[in-house]
Amino acid sequence: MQEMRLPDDFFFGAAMSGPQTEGAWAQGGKLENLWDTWSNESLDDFHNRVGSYGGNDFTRRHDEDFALLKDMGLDSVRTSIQWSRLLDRDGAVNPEGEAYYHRLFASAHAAGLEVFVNLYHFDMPTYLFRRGGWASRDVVEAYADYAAKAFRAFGKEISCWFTFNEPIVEPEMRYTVGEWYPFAKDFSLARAIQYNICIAHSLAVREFRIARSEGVFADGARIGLINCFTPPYTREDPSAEDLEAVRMTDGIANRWWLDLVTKGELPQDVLETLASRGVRLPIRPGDEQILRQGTVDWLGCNYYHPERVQAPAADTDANGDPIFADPYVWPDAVMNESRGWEVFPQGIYDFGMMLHRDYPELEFFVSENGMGIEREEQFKDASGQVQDGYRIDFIRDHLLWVAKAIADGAKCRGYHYWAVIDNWSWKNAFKNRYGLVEVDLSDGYSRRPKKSASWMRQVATTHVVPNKEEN
Ligand code: IFM
Repeated sequence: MQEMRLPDDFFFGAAMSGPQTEGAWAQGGKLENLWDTWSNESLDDFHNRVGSYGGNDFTRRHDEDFALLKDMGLDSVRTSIQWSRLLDRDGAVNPEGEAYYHRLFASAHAAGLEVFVNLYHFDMPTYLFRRGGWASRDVVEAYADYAAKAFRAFGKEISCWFTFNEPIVEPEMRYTVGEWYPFAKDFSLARAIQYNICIAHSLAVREFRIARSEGVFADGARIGLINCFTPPYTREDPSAEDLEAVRMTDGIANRWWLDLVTKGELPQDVLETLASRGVRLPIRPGDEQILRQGTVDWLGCNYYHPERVQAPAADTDANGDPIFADPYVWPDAVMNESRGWEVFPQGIYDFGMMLHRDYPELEFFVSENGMGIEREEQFKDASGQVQDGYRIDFIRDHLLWVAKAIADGAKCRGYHYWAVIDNWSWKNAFKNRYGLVEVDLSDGYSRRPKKSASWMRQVATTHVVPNKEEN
């Protein structure tokens, strides 16, 4: 593709999260979240036994980090408030937690960065998990209360709010494939959790609108949802069964959230198919009205990889749970072997054009996109700088498709790279590095820009995405 230009008002920024960066896991009145509990119970489960405790030392280094982002030409940063830091066990504001976030946001603003705030990034406080977590309506309501308190504490400082990051991930990782604590493999429970998260999201949006009507925010405040979207594909020349696999995969992973945030409802065809296969959702009288309030002002789309599926070989798994699709291995797939994810930049275009066609009013931005690489130290030059040309290729190819989608009508307003500064990545800890800036664990978390940082500065300050030869 030829060099492309992004609109002048297109924004560039960094995506990160509280639990993956902050550290200070038990300081300032912060309570345990599920990551801390899992780390305490079984540190061996984490890559190199690096648990949730230190993040990437952001709490002590945020001034330096924000200066690095600004120096890269970025204009915004997204992070999350940790529920377990902001509220105490009785649901009251923890003054030390509140003061920390005031300081953090002031530091970003002083560096000239707009702050986007997300309220939940897989970080359930453990005491609430023990009361049932997302399976419990009381916890769902506690989340809405937490959101209301956050809006009131920071409403004058923050205009861009998000209820959840990747709400599909906990149902998958904790309750379907069982890779994350509490390691459940229960498809029905996973869908029940997914449903309750939609109720939590909608209640929080309702709180946002109440707060907005009461003048809690500065003008222009917006609420959104961020999810990881996986454009679905199947084999060329598909059978009816392959297309059915696409319908349900897309229905559960993508349309579920898109219908919620644009129509205030969940896709009827998906609900009917789930019911016909014995999956019961914890629907209560009055829920329809709650979901109706879940429509948002805009959407964050995290894009890493597509989903390639085909008709399943069997209808049910060993637990008797329904299977709607099997993976389809596309022979032409280019893989990021470190992460096991396909690299398919065109997917971002296809997804943007689907939004343009099926949800034409919905504004969005690419809220995460990035490449995690294992053993990245092997790419250091003699001066010790990581020469991450592969990451430059990755970002450039995605941005070229974003620019083409915009040229073809997609309402994409900006791009946030995940994670700009290497951070702690759940069970993988620091195994795969995503950053444009290296974090050196053997040198007290010191920061060092990689080659891609200066490339990013060039693109973010000119809005010109070069073609490959111009890199
Ligand atoms: O680290 C995660 C992040 O928390 C959510 N999106 C994907 C990232 C990379 O795996």
